[in-house]
Amino acid sequence: MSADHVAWPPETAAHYRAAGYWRGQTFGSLLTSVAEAYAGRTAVVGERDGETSRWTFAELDERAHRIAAGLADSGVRAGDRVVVQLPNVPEFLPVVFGLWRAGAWPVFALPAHRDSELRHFATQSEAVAILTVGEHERHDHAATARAVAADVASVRDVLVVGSPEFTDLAATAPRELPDPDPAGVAFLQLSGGSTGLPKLIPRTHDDYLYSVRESARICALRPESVYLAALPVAHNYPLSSPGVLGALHAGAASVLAPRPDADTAFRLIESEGVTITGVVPPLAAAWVQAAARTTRDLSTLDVLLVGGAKCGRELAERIGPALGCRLQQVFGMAEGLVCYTRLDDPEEIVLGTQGRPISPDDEIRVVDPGDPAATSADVVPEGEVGALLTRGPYTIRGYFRAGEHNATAFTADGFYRTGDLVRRTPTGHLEVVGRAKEQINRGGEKVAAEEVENHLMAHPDVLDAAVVAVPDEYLGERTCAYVVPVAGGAPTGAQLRRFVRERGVAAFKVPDLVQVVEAFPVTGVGKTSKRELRAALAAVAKG
Ligand code: OOB
Repeated sequence: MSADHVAWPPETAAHYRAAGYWRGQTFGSLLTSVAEAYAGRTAVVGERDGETSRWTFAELDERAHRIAAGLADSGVRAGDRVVVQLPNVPEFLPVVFGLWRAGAWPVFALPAHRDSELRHFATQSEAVAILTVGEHERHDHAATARAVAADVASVRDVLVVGSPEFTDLAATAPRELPDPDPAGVAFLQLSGGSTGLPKLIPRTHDDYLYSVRESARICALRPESVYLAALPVAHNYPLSSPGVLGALHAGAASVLAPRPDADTAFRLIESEGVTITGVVPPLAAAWVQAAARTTRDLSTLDVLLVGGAKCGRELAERIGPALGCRLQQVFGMAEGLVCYTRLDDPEEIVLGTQGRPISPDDEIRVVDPGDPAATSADVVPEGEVGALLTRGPYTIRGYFRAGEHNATAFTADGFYRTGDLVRRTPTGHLEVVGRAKEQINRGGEKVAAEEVENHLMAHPDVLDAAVVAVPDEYLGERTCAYVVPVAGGAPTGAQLRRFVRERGVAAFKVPDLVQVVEAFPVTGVGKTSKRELRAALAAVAKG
């Protein structure tokens, strides 16, 4: 592949092929084969603008073929990048498989992203188009996409699902297009990030399909299963852990929830007979509470996956009794590694760990947590807390076009520095105990401290900014921005929050709290001491 994609060393790739992990299949050919095997079964159920669509595998296959041909006719070529910003609408799967069949790479933006993030994704990926919806949850996505397209030279087209132009494109006569290289990049995912703007994560057909197949198996998906995508489907978790792609692989139906709240989810669990879904801990807590008063029949629900952020022991214990289902913990990352508790693991493991890796070839090193440059050789004694490094058959070796960042995010021998602090049990299960990276995990939504600091520092009255996590009962963590004003400046918290929001960023990145201070505590070498800022916050919280 090109220099954009840091490939696995040839001997490693050969091993992954010989072991049967990488099978030379593309997403397009996967859909062709499931459409043959399960033609008349339901593949997708979803709502857009209050209307429900229900498509079989054969219909999904045909829609994807038509969209692929329409995209090709409109000038989208193999290897072109297309920013996809779709909420949980039924068109998500036909569009994404259409792009794959045209050989294009979806760049998966989240519905919460706004102007500044879309601009960054489009610029960084040199996207040729943005594919989105019109108005959704009181935001005009099409208008934002057009504003970005007007400024980013590479973007030629904005395609809006539901518009007459898109409907025409999706009605193009289907035809076979050349299948892309299965070892090549299939799409770009987004990193939660810790330094500056989100990095783009190149995932190949070969590596991602391996994680999809194994996730479907580990979560016991069968053609009779019904998966509910409650979280935004473009995120790696509802996409592939086991997600809508795991469901598709198994011949099972995917139901896309327009919103993740208990009312919406319980309505769909009852009406569609949902058997499995995945949520983040705050949502699990909200569902547990709502289950006590619901009149909905949730009896089909068999497995609830919880992950994206740490699921505390108390919450873990309440899930089974409240929802009448089994708990499966999942600890994953868009960069690759995904760990699951297994459905036959002892209760103690299911309640108390975040699972073990998918693959026997997922290499795990728990290394010196005090040294950000620790290598894969600096392992801590068994059972002690350390920083998690990993490499394996579906974990990237580098971000897209990020040579400089890659030099620190990966070790010389190709391990990804996850930034997570873990302990490994003798059974090989991981317990996530904290984080070394400068990221706030707001109930599963990741906020890179530096990205928000840069937005704050663009304010004329702000001299310096430091964003840290504050413990939060509901979300696990929230963001607190410490701000030092310029001499004579006196910005208020409300002004700064509005300022950040008006710069066009996802709402979850707007600081929850703002503290204006005279100066920051500093470390021995004069760096801002975030540790002391966190300690000061904790002291305030205790009163
Ligand atoms: C998932 O993916 P990302 O890329 O949004 O975030 C990855 C990070 C991890 O490095 C870790 O810091 C945190 O999210 N995380 C967890 C966790 N699951 C993810 N921290 C503690 N306990 C857990 N169970 O969040 C993601 C991707 C695929 C499947 C599930 C989650």
